[in-house]
Amino acid sequence: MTGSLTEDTIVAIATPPGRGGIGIVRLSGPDAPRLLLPHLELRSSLLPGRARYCAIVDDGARLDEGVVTYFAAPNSYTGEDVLEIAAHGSPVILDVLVRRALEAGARLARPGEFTERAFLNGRIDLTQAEAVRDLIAAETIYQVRVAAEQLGGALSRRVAPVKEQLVALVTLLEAGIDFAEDDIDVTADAEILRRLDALDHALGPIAGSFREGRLVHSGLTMAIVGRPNAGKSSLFNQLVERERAIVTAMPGTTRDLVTERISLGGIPVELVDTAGLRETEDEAESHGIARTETAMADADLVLLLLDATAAVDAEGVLRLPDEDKWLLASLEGRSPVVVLNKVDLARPESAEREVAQVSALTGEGVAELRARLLERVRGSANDSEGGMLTTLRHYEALEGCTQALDRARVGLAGQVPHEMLLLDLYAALQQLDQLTGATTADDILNRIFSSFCIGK
Ligand SMILES: Nc1nc2c(ncn2[C@@H]2O[C@H](COP(=O)(O)OP(=O)(O)O)[C@@H](O)[C@H]2O)c(=O)[nH]1
Ligand SMILES: [Mg+2]
Repeated sequence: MTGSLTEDTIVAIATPPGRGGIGIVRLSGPDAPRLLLPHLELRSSLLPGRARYCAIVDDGARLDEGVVTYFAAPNSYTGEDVLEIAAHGSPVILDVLVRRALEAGARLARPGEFTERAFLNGRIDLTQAEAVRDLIAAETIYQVRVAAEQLGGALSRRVAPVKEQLVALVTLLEAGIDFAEDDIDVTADAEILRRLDALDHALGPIAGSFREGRLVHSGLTMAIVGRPNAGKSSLFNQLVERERAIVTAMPGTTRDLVTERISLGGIPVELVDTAGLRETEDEAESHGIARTETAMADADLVLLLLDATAAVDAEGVLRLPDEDKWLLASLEGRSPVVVLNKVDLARPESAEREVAQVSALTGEGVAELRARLLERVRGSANDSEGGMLTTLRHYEALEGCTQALDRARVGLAGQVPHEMLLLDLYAALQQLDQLTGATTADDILNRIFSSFCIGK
């Protein structure tokens, strides 16, 4: 794409609402450099890529001093003419600037519209646009790194060779068809199959990267469950590293769910402290237990906490009380992380490898538990190649591509004409193009860009 698709100029405050040291008003579009010039007293004229000191004037009165930066199309964030005025971070001053720009003919930018224009003008592809949003929304440094990688085009670069292979196969078949009547060999089925295999081989690891990508992007929920008094709230606090949940010596006091976000190796984890699971007459408590069951069902990962003072016998042998056995059974299929707590009071003679040992009171074993949890969370998903699929949109596009290729494979086995194979291959190609945004429906674009903040 060349040149700008948009003729209007948009304006927005690009800094967060409220007061701060600096506030920035941003304009993009053909009139961006001119609209506010009557309100800027410059010592020297605007030059692309140069910051200029300016006084901000309105109604003949000097309101503020600031710095104005001009980026000329196409060398700007949006690919259009962009003007950024940095004033003091007073909402009043910034509002005046926006209002004057609107009066002069600008339009208020929608959320994400600057980035949308960068995409529409071909400055960035769709995965990069999404990365801008993710970068801003990041909660951990690991999320920042992954988003920055994607912003640098890592995902698109990873998909590009697959697309090339696919295009090569399409070209081959198209040529075969075009020349079929002229007695030129149509491509041997074995060669097509070999190329379909190669495509699958290339797509597999990319699809696999969604396991970690999704975790990094959206995080996960981990519920701590166990009998009353097992030390759930204490462990929750250890993991959160500050006092948050209420800890008491009386069983059954955490009647509601307490949640807190922690970072586990850079992956955001929503930690849920639950009420004890047991039969109860108390109405509030039974309410809490009902919620616990929901929390357990909703959690991506369940941590089952055992009380060593009840689970380790006099000989130091791990013997689970019936209640714990029942809990463990009810968690079948959820593969809970089993943790033995209060080992400062009772320690099993021989440690079982699957059972982590901690003392939520002294903090013993908590670091090891974190490491174990991280291992569980990431599993084998340690994707080192860079360019992970981070959203369901990415994953669905890639799956769509794989499915179309599978249809081609079935067609090939069934000896369908190559014209029919080509339909599937084009469908596969279209899915890859949707991933990068080479072809994307408007409603999908709207959905993506409306999740941005205004001014970005
Ligand atoms: N000695 C010892 N006491 C603990 C440990 N963890 C928890 N406790 C105590 O056990 C009691 C119940 O803890 P709490 O975290 O409220 O358990 P919950 O009902 O499972 O949430 C409190 O008195 C805690 O101080 C531990 O590792 N060692
Ligand atoms: Mg509790």
